[in-house]
Amino acid sequence: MAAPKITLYTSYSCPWAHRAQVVLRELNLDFETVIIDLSVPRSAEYLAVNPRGLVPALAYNGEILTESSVISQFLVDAHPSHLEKTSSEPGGAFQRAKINFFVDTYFSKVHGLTFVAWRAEKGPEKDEAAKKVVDAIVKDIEPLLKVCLFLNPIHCEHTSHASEAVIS
Ligand SMILES: N[C@@H](CCC(=O)N[C@@H](CS)C(=O)NCC(=O)O)C(=O)O
Repeated sequence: MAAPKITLYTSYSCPWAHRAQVVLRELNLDFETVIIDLSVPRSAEYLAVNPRGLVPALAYNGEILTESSVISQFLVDAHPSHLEKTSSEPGGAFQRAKINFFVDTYFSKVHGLTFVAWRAEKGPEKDEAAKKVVDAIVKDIEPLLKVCLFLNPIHCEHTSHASEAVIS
C-alpha cells in the first residue's frame, strides 16, 4: 500500500493537537505540518479545512478529519500496529472499550481539575488545586491501570504510579 499523504494542521501549544501528533509519531507515519496561529482569527483557507476553526485537523489523502479523538481512532484503525488491536481481532473490541473508558475517566474526572490548578494563584490556592488533581488520579485513574493488562506493556511501564508522574 502506498504511503498516505498526511497533513496535520496544528499548534504546538495545543494538547489536543499533541494527541494527534503523538499517534502519528507512534505509528511512524510521515506527515507534513501546517502551523495554525491561534492568536489571530482563522483564515478563510483554514475555515475551509475545519469550519469549527479548531486544531487539530488532519488531511489524509485529501480527506479532512477533525477532532483529536476521531483523528486518533481513525489512524489506529487505518494503520494496524502493535499499539492497539483492531476491533475485529479476538479481544480487540473489548480492549478498545477498556481504553475508551480509561480515556473517558481521565477527561471526566481529572482533566478539568488540571485547568483549575493551572489557573490558580501561586500559594495555598494552587497547592490545594494541585492536591485535588492528585487525589482524583489516585481515586479514579490508578485503579484503572490494570487496564494495562489489555495493552502493550510500552503504554504501562512508566505509568504504574500515575500520581508520582503528576507530582514530579
Ligand atoms: N475537542 C477538540 C478540541 C480542540 C481545541 O479546543 N483546540 C483549541 C486549541 S487547544 C483551538 O483550536 N482553539 C482555537 C480557538 O479557540 O480559537 C479536539 O479534541 O480536537
